[in-house]
Amino acid sequence: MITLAIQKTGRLSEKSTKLLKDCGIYFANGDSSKLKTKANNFPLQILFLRDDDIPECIADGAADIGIIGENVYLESGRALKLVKRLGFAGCRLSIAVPRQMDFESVSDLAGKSIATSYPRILQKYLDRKNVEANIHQITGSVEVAPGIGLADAVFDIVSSGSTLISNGLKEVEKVMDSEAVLIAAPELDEAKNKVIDKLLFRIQAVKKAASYKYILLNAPDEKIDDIVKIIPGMKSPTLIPLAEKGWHSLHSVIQEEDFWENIENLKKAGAQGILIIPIEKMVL
Ligand code: PRT
Ligand code: ZN
Repeated sequence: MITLAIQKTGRLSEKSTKLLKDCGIYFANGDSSKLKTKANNFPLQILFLRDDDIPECIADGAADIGIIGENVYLESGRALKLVKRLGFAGCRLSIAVPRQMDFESVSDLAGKSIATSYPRILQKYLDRKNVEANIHQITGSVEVAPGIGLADAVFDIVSSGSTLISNGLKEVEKVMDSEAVLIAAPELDEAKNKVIDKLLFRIQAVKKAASYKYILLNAPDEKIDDIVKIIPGMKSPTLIPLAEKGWHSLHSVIQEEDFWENIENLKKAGAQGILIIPIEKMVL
């Protein structure tokens, strides 16, 4: 049995739960006051915590693995392993200054004060850039700090950028990108590592599936060779004869990102009745 810590409520909680369900791991989480639950069909116990508490919880052995933002992982400074990037809750951590401030480079921040909830990440960045600034650690509503005279600049999470704009700030320096990550204790016994490998295998299959689509189309027999060149699939496309002579239905997979370009090429090559279907799991 391994113990996984996930965020109780917040931006990561729903997607973390969904990821487990997509991996075929089922558990009761209807009661939001619950702190702990066990999966019905996988050797996994789940702890529901505040994201900031997860690194410590793994470091002291109360949990073996966890799902948190890369920002929280790096800020914790704990010696934990980053096992897998999970591709959700994407954001960036940036420095922002009041809109009217002239800003050429990060050295303009020398001697200035910067408000943040991520002092460790910011300090490392400033050290790398040889800039000495005063870091004000505050939790929550960092973006209001310059407006109330608490700091000259902020270092915070940015997603769409609208929070910064509505507080009269401009993003001037991206320090890092972040996404949800699976982290683990540095040393775990063999039995636990086996369960983690099993979980990782499933996560891989779910993630792979998400980046591919299943494609079906009809084509006259003489066009099949050209179409196969465009969508060669995993090994080779499946061909099924249609009831109408001289035609086949061709089934294959394509990468989500090549999707529109492929559709155009397929139509040009003579494909008709193209269907694109999501794939649930994919094992190569
Ligand atoms: O209660 P708990 O401590 O568990 O949760 P929390 O409030 O600390 O974290 P939560 O749920 O807000 O975020 C969890 C994680 O989601 C973060 O650590 C990031 O890794 C990731 N994430 C992704 C974000 C955002 N996007 C995001 N937009 N975290 C916060 N924001 C906030 C940001 O702080 C700012 O106030 O959204 C605002 C910026 O958004 P835009 O779109 O206006 O730029
Ligand atoms: Zn938090």
